[in-house]
Amino acid sequence: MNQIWNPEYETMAREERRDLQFKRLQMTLRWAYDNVPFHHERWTALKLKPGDIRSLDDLAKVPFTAKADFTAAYPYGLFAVPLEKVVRIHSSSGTKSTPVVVGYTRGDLNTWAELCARVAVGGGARSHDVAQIAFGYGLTTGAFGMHAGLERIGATVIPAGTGNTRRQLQIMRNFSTTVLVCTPSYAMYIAESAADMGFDPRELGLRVGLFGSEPWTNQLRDELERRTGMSATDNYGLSELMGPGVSYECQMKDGLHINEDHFLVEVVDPQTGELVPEGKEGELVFTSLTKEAVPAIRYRTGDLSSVSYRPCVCGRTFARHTKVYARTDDMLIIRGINVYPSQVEAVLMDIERVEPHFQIIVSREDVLDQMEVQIEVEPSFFPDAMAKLLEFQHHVEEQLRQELGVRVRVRLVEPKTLPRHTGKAQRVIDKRVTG
Ligand code: DLL
Repeated sequence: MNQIWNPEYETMAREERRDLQFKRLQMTLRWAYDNVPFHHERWTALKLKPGDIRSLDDLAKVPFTAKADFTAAYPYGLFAVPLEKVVRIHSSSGTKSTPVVVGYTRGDLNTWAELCARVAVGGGARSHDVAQIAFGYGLTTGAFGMHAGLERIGATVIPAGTGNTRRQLQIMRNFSTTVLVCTPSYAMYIAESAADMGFDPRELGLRVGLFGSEPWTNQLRDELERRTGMSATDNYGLSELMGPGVSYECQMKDGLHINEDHFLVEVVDPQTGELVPEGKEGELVFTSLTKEAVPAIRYRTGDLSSVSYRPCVCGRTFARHTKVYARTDDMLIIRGINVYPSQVEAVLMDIERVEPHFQIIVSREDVLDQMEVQIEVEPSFFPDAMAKLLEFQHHVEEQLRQELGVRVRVRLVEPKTLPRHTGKAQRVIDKRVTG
């Protein structure tokens, strides 16, 4: 059933919300200017003052910020309050660069719980649910954010953390878990492990999956829903803005609703930084409207998506963005052609008898880029004749070539030999970079 956690804000008329956004934007800009020397100095150099921003459209005059600004300010340089007022620190995983460090005041934690409550209810969780959180409890934001949101709606929270997948499944069975919260790749691994332990994951009684923190396709959603019987929704966020709670799908599963009363969204051309029109793909840029400890000003996420203001049948009036399939820095250039790992996932998931695990190996041979996609095929395939396997391999190569526009090698590997992930999946090994 469609339910909305906070109808006052989630269904507010657009015009009314724009007024609210503008008021909050003015407060945020003033707050950042007065309390963060980094912003003060940059705007002063541009002869810009918070008062010069007289409408939401004027925001375009304000300079962007990016991950590099967090790196340069590591760890506390972008904080707008003294540590005395900060009650929590989180940090992104930093797999690709210096970790981003963020802080939360008491007020920020309260907002975060509210926004994650919207995510939970949007995805179908209710107060009677038992929610197992299989994100890592540590410096990263996924577990703590969703934990607070689910507690706020009155669900029973099991802070399972990541890893020890067998134990994860035992908890699920013994504690009657109905909601699973983790990355979609870990959910797939859990489902697969259930089958290995000799039972059908559909018997677990899972109703709802709240998945996010990495790109995943609708095809993977269908597969997860088919294997587990739950309704799987996507939610998006990033540490620089607060963690999960930035946007979320409702039961329609038709775009992610942006919590626009707390985050102002813009979409820009990743090359030029110019705004792109509604519906056109570009890089998501967010400005926080209520954050106290670390206000985010025109933060360039590196995430590619498009935004629509078309109303949703669920009744929420928030803008929606399409699923984030790629980051600007995820893109592989193979012999001059741009390839995103999610395109590979989409092709593979449409081919029968391919398991939902894959690895991309990129290398350079005689100055030419080579891309190999390793896939597992269903165990039932292996007794078949070699000729059939080869035929299948060529079929997958052809499907990938058609979609990506570049020839790739496909290597079929034994079931269960590719790495499984308990957090964000690492799909690409680029030997051109790692040597
Ligand atoms: O991944 C926050 C989060 C936790 C979101 C749990 C949802 C659920 P970071 O570790 O800072 O924060 O990574 C942020 O992950 O810029 C995207 O590139 C990617 N990302 C996050 N959610 C999604 C999603 C958390 N639903 C970065 N789809 C972001 C695609 C996502 N990519």
